[in-house]
Amino acid sequence: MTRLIKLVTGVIALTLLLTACEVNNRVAIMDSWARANAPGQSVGAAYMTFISADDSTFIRAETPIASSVEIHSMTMNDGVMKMRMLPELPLKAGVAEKLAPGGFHLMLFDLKKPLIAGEQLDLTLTFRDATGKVTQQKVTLTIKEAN
Ligand SMILES: [Cu+2]
Repeated sequence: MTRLIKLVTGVIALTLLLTACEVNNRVAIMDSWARANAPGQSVGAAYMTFISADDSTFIRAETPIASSVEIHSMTMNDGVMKMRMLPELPLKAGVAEKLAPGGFHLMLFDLKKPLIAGEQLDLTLTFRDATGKVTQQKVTLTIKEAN
């Protein structure tokens, strides 16, 4: 019996330790959504707002339904919309970093299925804190029509 209790305690301690190492709980993610795309379109866009408790960096996003996800910025240059891929997005402590239409966004490439309004999209987001520690956070986004 004592051995069983020790084993259970050990498993719980290990689980807590793994959770502490791998799951990011220092970045709040709000207003997340993905844009419904037109039939036959193989690219998509996703948006959200990050507020990080500490200075950190958003470095990567993945989803099972796209072969790659890139962090993009969008700027107007002489009346021309320009998208640029960013290697990463720095997050200042306590400052909302907004990914929204017309600005920063996540671009999904080679979608394996269309993004249909009302359905959901799972994303795994990867962050790096100031000490270099890498953590992940999963988010589920609702797919909506752009308005
Ligand atoms: Cu883009």
